[in-house]
Amino acid sequence: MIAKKTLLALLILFLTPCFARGEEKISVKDPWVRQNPPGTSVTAAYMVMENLTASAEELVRVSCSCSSEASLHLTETRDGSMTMKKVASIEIPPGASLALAPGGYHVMLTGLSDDIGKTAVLELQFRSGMRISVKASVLGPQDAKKRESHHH
Ligand SMILES: [Cu+2]
Repeated sequence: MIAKKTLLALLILFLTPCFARGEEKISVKDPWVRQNPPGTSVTAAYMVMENLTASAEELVRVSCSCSSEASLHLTETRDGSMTMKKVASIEIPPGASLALAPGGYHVMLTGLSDDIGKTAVLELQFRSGMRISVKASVLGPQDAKKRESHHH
């Protein structure tokens, strides 16, 4: 009995730092959500993800506190016109950074309410089972424009 208890205590000791480190495997920078114009229920979320692990990570699902649905999208320019398509996943090579940014990959948010608020929580799920929650700033047209030019 005593041995079992010690083992359990040791397990907890060893497991706890693992959970803390898990957050650091993918570093998410500058997450933001474009404020949906009044009367609309669709918008997009952007961020920069950096894969700090030695293997490829694949973003497979996203959910947002702000919308009833979230999906992974890619904007492409073909023959001068922009189209969006749904993608099943977004891969981040080991050691690489990948930007979800206007004109490229983004998280499409649908089913938003009129009052999105100032922040939204995005939950990212990866193929490896890793989950990361990030707090994104909701940016109005002025701030969104600043952020877009910043990344170009
Ligand atoms: Cu889209």
